[in-house]
Amino acid sequence: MRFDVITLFPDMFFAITDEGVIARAIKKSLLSIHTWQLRDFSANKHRNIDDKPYGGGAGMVMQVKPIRDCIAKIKQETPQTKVIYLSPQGQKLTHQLAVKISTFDSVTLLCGRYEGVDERIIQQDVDMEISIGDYVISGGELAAMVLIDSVSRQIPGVLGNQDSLNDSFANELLDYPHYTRPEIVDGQQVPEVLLSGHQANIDAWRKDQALKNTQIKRQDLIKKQPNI
Ligand code: 4FV
Repeated sequence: MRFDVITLFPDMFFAITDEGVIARAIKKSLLSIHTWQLRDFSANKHRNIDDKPYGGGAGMVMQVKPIRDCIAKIKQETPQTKVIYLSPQGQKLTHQLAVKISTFDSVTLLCGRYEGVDERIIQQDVDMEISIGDYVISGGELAAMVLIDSVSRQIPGVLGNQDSLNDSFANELLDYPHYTRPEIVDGQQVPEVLLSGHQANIDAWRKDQALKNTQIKRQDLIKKQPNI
């Protein structure tokens, strides 16, 4: 899978391309990340890509032309790319949406700054508007990295032997509790069943714990899926 990222801060993405699961997946050619410095598509020598909003008001708006030219350049390399704009107004990023996006061959992530992008980009160039949550962050870059990480986990081989099947939300439930050595720490004991070596009992206990976790912490998920 190919990720193209349109951003004013391409170096931010070293956080995922140089470290951890995503870095390893890139080395294994399971995915690729191509950042595009939007200022390279500016029409002026000052490399501006934003301007004051029509109608007045605070902040700056990212202009159409540099973004549209950058998308056109990306589409010369990957014509089928889906353009995703990260924005608080987008549909919420969920496990199901991450799974859906992981089936695309390539996506282009447009990272907003300031007050966001000119509406005409959303109307004509954006295929999906996605939000990582109901709050405002300084730029779309962190949201893009969250999306890349959650989507990449769904790509076979990215997680190696720790598959994402037991991730919270993978089966509409939160994850079960996890324990590791030592068996007792500060008087806290690992549940006996996990020491039994009886895998069927362990699996049953984990499923029950996942359900209890969900009932306690996320009643809303139970209401959505009453049959779980
Ligand atoms: C955001 C979110 C988000 C809004 C103004 C970037 C910022 C600035 N993106 N989910 N919540 N974006 O707050 O995706 O342009």
